[in-house]
Amino acid sequence: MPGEYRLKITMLGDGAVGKTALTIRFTEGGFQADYKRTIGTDFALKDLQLKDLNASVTCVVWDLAGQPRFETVRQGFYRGARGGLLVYDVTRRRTFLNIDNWKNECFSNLANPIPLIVVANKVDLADSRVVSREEGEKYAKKHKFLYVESSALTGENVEEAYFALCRIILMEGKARATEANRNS
Ligand code: G3D
Ligand code: MG
Repeated sequence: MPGEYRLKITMLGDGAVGKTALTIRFTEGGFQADYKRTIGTDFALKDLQLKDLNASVTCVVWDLAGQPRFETVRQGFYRGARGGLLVYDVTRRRTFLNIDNWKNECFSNLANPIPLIVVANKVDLADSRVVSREEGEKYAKKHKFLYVESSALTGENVEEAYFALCRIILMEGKARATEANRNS
């Protein structure tokens, strides 16, 4: 596992749940955006160190701008993705109900499932919260995804979400490599 990695991470979720705000929050300081308005996707880069794994990771975070209608855009968005954040807005139940559709769309565009992390965003809006921690955790547990409560506004748990996902991606990669060795 020690080494250098470049991991494509996709931001999944309905409009206005905070995908772009999370991406900017995570990558700020080293923000490099490449706006590809014509195909409807943006990506941002962020280098991070997972010291315990002795790994340097460049996260390539892909964010869909709006809801592109073209299937080819979707395919390009998912192609090569190693993990994703399934984001919803805790103040809007519909966005929570929809993360299952995002998970399905993601998996249907890939040959193999990838690690996803459920991100309950906007927890700073405690007074207007309608989706409880228990509900989010239950969904995550059912699918064996990690669950994180975040706020792109305060920064709470934003880095943690991406770090946790990268760690899972590298650990699963190791498991797969071990498996392959065993089968060879
Ligand atoms: P999207 O990329 O998923 O479509 P955005 O969502 O990142 O554009 O965010 C949509 C709106 O929600 C933005 O407000 C943004 O500032 C706000 N937002 C994102 N994350 C949080 C959060 O954690 N807490 C709060 N309180 N607001 C958040 P505007 O008003 O700019 O449209
Ligand atoms: Mg956006």
